[in-house]
Amino acid sequence: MRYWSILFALAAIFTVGAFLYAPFSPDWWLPNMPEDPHHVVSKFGREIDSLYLIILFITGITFIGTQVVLVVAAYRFVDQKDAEGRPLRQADYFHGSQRLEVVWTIIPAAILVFIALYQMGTWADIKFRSSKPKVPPLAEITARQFQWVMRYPGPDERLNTRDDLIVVNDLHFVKNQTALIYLKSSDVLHSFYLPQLRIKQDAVPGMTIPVWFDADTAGDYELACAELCGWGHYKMRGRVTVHETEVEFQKWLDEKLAEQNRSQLTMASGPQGR
Ligand SMILES: [Cu+2]
Repeated sequence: MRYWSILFALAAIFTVGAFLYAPFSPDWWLPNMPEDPHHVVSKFGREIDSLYLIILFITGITFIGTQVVLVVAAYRFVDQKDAEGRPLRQADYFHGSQRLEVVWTIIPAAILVFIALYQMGTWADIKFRSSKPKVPPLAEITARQFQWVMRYPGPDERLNTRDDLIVVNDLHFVKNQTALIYLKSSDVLHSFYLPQLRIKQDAVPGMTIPVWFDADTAGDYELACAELCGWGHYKMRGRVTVHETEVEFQKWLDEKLAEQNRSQLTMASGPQGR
């Protein structure tokens, strides 16, 4: 039955086609803006994309190699019988090959060590506490089922004081400025995910985790929860606004603070406005 080798060959041709197509059309498989296929708006993002492409290249070559061997072997060593129904070929029984096993253990191990060392610098920049930027925090973000509660420092520029601004699902920061946030969770595991910035960090109950990122293009992006955190996980989505200038950001902050003060006054004066 050579059908099987043909089926494997078709599956392999399709997947190899997809693999060759992917690097030239990243919007097809990475979260980018549709109008700009290579759209990624942060320095970290570009580094992560290039690591991703290197790994895709290594796994792609390996995949093509193993598929070719599989299809050729399935085609060549197909079970054939003569006119009397006896097998044309006798099966060989042998106890493996130590040399081959050593080779196919050492090569992947070497590739893994290479990837581990090669990505170290990027990982350190994004995640090591020693790389934490020395800037005042932009906000404290607390994840809860099912929203992101964001606390920005008020006019006193300090967090966790009475003049803080508290908003929901609304992340604002300034272009080309490193944003430092403190991430918390008040119930279960969530994951703070900025797809266009390629930033992802779990929010862990009981922990305060610093996360830093920047964006080099002003615009509106997306914040998503990337950890299945309950029935409402799908709606745990926030807006991200990267402002062109500090002034623009301050204007937004002041407007929101004024709004918050107004609603607090209304609350304090009672439900009937007494
Ligand atoms: Cu969540």
